[in-house]
Amino acid sequence: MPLTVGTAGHIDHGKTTLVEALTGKNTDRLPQEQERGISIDLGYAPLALPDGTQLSVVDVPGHERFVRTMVAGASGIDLFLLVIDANEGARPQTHEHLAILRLLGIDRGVIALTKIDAVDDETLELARAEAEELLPGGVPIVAVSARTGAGLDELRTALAAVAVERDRSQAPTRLYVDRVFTLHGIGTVATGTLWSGSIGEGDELRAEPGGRAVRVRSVQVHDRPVARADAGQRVALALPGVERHELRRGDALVAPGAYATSYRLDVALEALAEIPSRVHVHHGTANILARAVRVGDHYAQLRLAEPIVAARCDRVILRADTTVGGGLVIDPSPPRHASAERMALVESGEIAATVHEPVREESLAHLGELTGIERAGGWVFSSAWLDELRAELDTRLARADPLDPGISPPPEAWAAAVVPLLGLERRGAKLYRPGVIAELGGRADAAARLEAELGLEPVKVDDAALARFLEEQGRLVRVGDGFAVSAAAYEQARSALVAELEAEGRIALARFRDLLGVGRKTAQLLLERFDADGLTRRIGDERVLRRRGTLQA
Ligand SMILES: Nc1nc2c(ncn2[C@@H]2O[C@H](COP(=O)(O)OP(=O)(O)OP(=O)(O)O)[C@@H](O)[C@H]2O)c(=O)[nH]1
Ligand SMILES: [Mg+2]
Repeated sequence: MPLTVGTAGHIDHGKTTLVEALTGKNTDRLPQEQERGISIDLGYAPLALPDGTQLSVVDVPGHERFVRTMVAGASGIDLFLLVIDANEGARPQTHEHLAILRLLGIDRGVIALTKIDAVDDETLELARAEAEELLPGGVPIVAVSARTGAGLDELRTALAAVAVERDRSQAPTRLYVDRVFTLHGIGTVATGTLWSGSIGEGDELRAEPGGRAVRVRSVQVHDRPVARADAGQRVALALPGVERHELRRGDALVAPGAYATSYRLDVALEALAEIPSRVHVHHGTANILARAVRVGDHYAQLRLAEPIVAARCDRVILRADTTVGGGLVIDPSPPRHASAERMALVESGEIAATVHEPVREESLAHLGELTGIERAGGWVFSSAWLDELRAELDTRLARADPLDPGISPPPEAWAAAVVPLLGLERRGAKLYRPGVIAELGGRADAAARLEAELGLEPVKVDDAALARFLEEQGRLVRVGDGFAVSAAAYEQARSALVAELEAEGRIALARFRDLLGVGRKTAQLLLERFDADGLTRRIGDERVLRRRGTLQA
């Protein structure tokens, strides 16, 4: 598998010259770089080693003002080539670049003590001793001169020895753009190191943030066309239809739908200094201003000014004026509420344990496979939560009015998926215990007292549920707003009304009142009820029988 090696080291220590001596390519191509004799932007060159290993070299600038460019260059590399001027020894950016490499988790590489043509043996030995202290643990140290060529073969051998294949994730395609330019006859070209997946001719990708669909017309690896490039390779993609200004360093090209963009990252912190609340977060080739909210001793939530595409276990570098620390991404799209407890669970991979009440399963998909969790209709939740819900609904059912022993279902979006798991019965809009029937319960006496009072004169009934229940059982008829008459009285009034209407065709309120021998108010309440029942229809001050088939008229 292809590997990328990135240079590191203080300004003017000889990185670019060494890369040219190794690869034959001068990567300082900008006019200002040639004028000023320093590197400003990232440079790229292929390096073929004698044993057949193919490396891609990313040359970074050493100037302290361009450390952010160095981070962008270092973010996709597998190996480092730390260059130290044998005469000067380690200087501030030697240390800062080294810290960045360590925070990015790049622990394999070689130290080149360079410009040895310009130092005596004693100075060289001092430089070697210092380098050993810088990176204890057996990182190879090779003395070279780009000018005379001394040590270059040894350096190639040392690089080949550290260039062992890395376990690349099998994750979907992801590339962070480091350069965008226009080529005559080809159009917009974007380059970057392919972090994962592969990219081939004709592939559809998304440019994030923004989600613009792009189609890859052709792929090159170090100026050579390939049908498909693999993770770890430096690739150049021709993107027809994309304007140059539509893409920039920091953007991600990803497999459609595979990664979410996010304004927040939960990270496990590694602080080198006090972390200020406003920091630059370097991730991929992007550099974004953020607010760092410390959570407990080990964690922080980074709230970004612009959204990014990240994945679990990515590394970020935090910089203010200088590099203040780094972070390991534990959740690339966390909930807004930052909790140390949740972060600890996510960090240790206990994703299911972070879930209690229902959350959408897709909101956790980016954290890996979920096991040991309840799921229904795209929601995941803990079995403890389901038990709590069951107990809560049980309590509400127990407290429900025996006259209508149902409860309204929970209003939350998960209800439709989760409630069916509870074995309740749905009747209309309410939930009931299976087979439960309405009953009077403690109101049997009240019902008896009410029934004893009922007749043709409407009686005020304060207990509306009781009135509805007794009416359903045919034991009274409700009239007006909160009144009732006995079922027998209702029938009597109805027969009288129908007989009159069949004989006369129409009836006025006064006539009906006289027929029943009741007051005007009672007659009116009854007539309104007959209207509501669809028996009669009002025309002016009179009523007629509603003809069959015109009930809805
Ligand atoms: N004598 C001698 N001079 C060297 C050697 N390598 C580089 N130089 C000189 O050192 C100076 C800086 O070299 P660069 O390769 O530009 O240094 P750099 O590390 O790339 O610098 P930045 O990219 O700006 O950080 C140049 O003047 C080189 O000619 C060497 O092996 N011997
Ligand atoms: Mg340089």
